Amino acid sequence: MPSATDFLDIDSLLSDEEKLLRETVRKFTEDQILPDVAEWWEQGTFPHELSKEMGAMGLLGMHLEGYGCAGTSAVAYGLACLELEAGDSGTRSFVSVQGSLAMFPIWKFGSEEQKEQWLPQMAAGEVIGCFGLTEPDSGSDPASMRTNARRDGSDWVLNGTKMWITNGNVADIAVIWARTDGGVRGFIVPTDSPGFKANEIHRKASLRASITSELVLEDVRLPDDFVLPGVSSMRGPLSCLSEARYGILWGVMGAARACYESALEYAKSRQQFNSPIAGFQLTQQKLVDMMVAVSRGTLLALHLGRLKDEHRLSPEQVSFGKLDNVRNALEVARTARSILGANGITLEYPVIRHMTNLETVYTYEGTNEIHTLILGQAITGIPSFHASKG
Ligand code: TGC
Ligand code: FAD
Repeated sequence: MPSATDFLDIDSLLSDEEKLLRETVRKFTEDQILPDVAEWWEQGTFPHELSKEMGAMGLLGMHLEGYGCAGTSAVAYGLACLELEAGDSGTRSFVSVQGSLAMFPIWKFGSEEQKEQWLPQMAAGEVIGCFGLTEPDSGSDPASMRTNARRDGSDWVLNGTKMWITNGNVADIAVIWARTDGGVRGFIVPTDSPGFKANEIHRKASLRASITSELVLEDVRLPDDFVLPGVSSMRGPLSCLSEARYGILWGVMGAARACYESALEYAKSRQQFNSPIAGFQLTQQKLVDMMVAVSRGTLLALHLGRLKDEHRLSPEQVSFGKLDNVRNALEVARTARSILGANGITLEYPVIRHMTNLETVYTYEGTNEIHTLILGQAITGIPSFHASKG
């Protein structure tokens, strides 16, 4: 009989090394995240001191080669994201931002000196990074950004505001994308630079175990060696997004699995009308739908991961995974919430926390609509991001 938690025997598609890594990260989540995460979530905080432990485990920039990074396969990185997000989307976000959004641009577009200066410390979790692309008036359309950098002698001077920036208040450096006379450039901005300010965003009802900030840059002056030399167009930030979206398409299956397993266990023990609620056909339909969604999404993630390891994964295929896995994970979480009844609304169970977190994941890294339009363009050849003027 297939197992209720790995119905398709997806385990058999993983190597021993991949399974070992997954078990290590799962244990980290069980020991270091799950006991306290509801408390962090309630208090709206994330203990960023965990970064050193994550660094020691090789989780930060783990799919990058060299400079103190673990250099694992894309599938191994994905499995780590899944296990971290089975704890909380905020934990996976911390790792995504550090590895895929702050370290990746330095690794991909930085000078040798920049890589040697920053990457080993970031891989060790001693330096925390954040990624500033979104602005108050530029969300889905980041190319409309207003943040700008102008030359002043051999220096750069940056002005602008970035919004919704994960880790902004705990970061030591911010990778800031800004408009220049020569196109969009990325800057490594130490957060103690004069003129740089991070304001924490409070009263979030989602992704609460994660720090989110507004970044204000007022005449922040940087020497020339703080600009990333390797890119001067939107390709820079957008290629970082592809890396982070890849982690998300795996990660959300962790959140979905946690919701499904919680609902399955609850349904087998909760009695109403003198029988376990798992015995009602309507509940079984929900459980089966969740199990099928989690199995299918995990298989999709693994397929995309194998393509990535063969250097054959396109940004549009990443959009496919982000679109479908996030919307399915959200649906699984909502269904699980209903099975838990009133208990489903408390933080005593992980479900409502995952459910509300997934509302953020549905929006960040390209909304559900934006990924739909990316796929629409891919299959028709016709872009439809701009409203018709007709
Ligand atoms: P477009 O003209 O389409 O492209 C400009 C250049 O970029 C290239 N490109 C990509 N490269 C790699 N990966 C991708 N996903 C790429 N998408 C585009 C493209 O080939 C072109 O290259 P070149 O060399 O020809 O110049 O650019 P556009 O400005 O028209 O953008 C289109 C659109 C709407 C798809 C894009 O703006 C988009 O994806 N918008 C969504 C914005 C978004 O996802 N923001 C996320 C902010 S970061 C975040 O949310 C972090 S959450 C952190 C956490 O996990 O906690
Ligand atoms: P908008 O772009 O204003 O969109 C609003 C609605 O309009 C959405 O439903 C959208 O899909 C829809 N819409 C927009 N354009 C179209 C269109 N052409 N066709 C159809 N529908 C459309 N950003 C960073 O740079 N770095 C970070 O670290 C970061 N972390 C984040 C953490 C959190 C907790 C959150 C909530 C966001 C974070 N973001 C970050 C920002 C995130 O990427 C943006 O919120 C996201 O890109 C959407 O932008 P917006 O919120 O401005 O929505």
